[in-house]
Amino acid sequence: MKIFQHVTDIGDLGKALAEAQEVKRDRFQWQHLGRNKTALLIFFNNSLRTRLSTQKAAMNLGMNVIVLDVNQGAWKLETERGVIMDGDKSEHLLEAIPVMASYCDIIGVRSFARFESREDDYEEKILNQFIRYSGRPVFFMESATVHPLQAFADLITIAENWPLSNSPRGGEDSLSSEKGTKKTSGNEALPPTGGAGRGAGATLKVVLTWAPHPKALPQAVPNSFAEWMIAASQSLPLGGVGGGSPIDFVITHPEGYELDPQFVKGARVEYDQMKAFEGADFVYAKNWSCPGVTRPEDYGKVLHDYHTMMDWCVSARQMAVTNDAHFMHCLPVRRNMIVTDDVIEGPRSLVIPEAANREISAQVVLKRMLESLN
Ligand code: SN0
Repeated sequence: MKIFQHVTDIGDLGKALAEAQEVKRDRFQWQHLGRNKTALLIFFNNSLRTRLSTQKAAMNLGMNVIVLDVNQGAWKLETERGVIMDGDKSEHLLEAIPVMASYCDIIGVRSFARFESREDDYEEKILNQFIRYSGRPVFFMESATVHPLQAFADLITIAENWPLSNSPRGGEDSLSSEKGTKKTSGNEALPPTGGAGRGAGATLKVVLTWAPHPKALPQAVPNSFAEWMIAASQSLPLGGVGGGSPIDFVITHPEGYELDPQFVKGARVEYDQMKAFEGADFVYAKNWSCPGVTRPEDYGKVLHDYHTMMDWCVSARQMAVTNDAHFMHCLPVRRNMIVTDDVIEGPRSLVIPEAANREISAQVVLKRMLESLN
């Protein structure tokens, strides 16, 4: 693996989920792979989970890790060619990238959408320069448009909490044994087909819901979540039997927040949030700013004063019409904007095991990159 950006970069999702469980079984079994190899993690933006989980994953693999916060101590970097550099930026990305690459074997980069130009953001101008000029495998630690380490962790978490209980393959070493989550079946990579009490051909309903936020946030998380859910619904035998799509993936948001078709093609959009939540098994909440799809002039903007949108905040009211849905969020989350205290603290909240799975998704990706080096 030389690039980790899209769901297609991970290949077969069933295999990737099986590998995730193998990592969970013993995360230190590949220390030889990372011996004398260095991961460089470059952050243009803040991070808690991505930084810690990726560093931990690299250490699990026996790697050395260097973390660089570009905005704290490094020279400010110019990213545009042709600029007369008489401002506050001391160094150009075109020198910085090959220099940084000379000290490492694998590079991870976080660089959020800047909302200055939709074209620049959606062309992944910054990350593509790393791919082009570093000569190293590059993995995306949330770019302008994607957050694949998060989406992979989300998929692992959903697979581990698939609603089922009467599996003939049920075992003790379950996929998930985190507190507060349902036990899943045995040591197989995928949940068995057919949710308990849901009948043959039952589908699992996964809802991605927009929720209010005071700031303009990127679309990377919802883009990747949608991309990975759609891919999973097309390729995994999760929960479904007798053909047909096993995942009913629904996106709900106010008008104007339509996500880019390159990520959501194949998903159903339901503008009525309560309707979308009906019978849901998983609710995934996230705020995002205007993606500029139906309203190009509003790209990167918050479309309405959040005070007027507070009924989108996920609360017991919406959760009551679900199929006792699990609640998910990538974190950091602003309580009582995105979700109420009682829902995020409730027994169906998966936010902590979901974050813990970030270490696992990062380790699968780093492991595959190391394997492709050797
Ligand atoms: C980022 C985002 O893409 O929405 C990272 C999520 C993993 N979130 C934020 O920037 C939240 C900032 C805030 O002030 O709440």
